[in-house]
Amino acid sequence: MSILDDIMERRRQEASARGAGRLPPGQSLTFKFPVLTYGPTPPVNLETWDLRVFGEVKAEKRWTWEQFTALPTTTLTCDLHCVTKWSKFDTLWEGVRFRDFVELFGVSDHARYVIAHCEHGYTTNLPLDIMMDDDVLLTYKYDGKWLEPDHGFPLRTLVPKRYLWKSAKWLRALEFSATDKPGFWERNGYHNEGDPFKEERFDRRSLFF
Ligand SMILES: Nc1nc2c(c(=O)[nH]1)N[C@H]1C(S)=C(S)[C@@H](COP(=O)(O)O)O[C@H]1N2
Ligand SMILES: [Mo]
Repeated sequence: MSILDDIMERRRQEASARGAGRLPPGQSLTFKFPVLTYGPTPPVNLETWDLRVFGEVKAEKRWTWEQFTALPTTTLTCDLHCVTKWSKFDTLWEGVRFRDFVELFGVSDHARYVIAHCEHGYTTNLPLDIMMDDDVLLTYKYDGKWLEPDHGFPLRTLVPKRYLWKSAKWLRALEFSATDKPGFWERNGYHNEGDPFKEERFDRRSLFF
């Protein structure tokens, strides 16, 4: 596609997507896949990598890369919405469905929130009931290929119904908690819920600082 074709096509799709209620308020379409990271892309060693679950679970557990990639996967196509105002439609992902994953250890009755812990200390929080939606994945393949390092290889969460900062790249642990624990961006002015269709971008309190 030429640049002009690209722009025309994008405008056409934006207009129809907005009309169909598929493009959230204030968002524009992109065909690229921008990278947004606070800090550098961490190096990966699959020999020492593991994924842990802890907190309000019936049994704390860990998976090596070999063990994790042996788990059954699902594929899904979804739209992405970034708080910096780009949306990308029809992205294809493969990974372990979160809801299936929790069956492997069991969540305690007290668990209400899930906190994703990543390399370099990035965290993000979500209510457990949002994480239990059908479309939430622990994913390592994008568009039929291994995730690019910049997009979170080896593993990231994918939560299509929330702004993309809540899809945690370079995931290393999932904490289940009875109380909410606002994550990195949630403590730095972003909205705690982050629903793109409600345009929950920023915490209103942060506008007064
Ligand atoms: N570990 C970690 N996960 C992260 C981030 C980050 O800085 N570190 N950035 C978040 C933000 S703000 C966005 S918009 C998305 C961007 O995902 P992408 O780079 O694959 O487009 O990742 C989210 N997950
Ligand atoms: Mo972001």
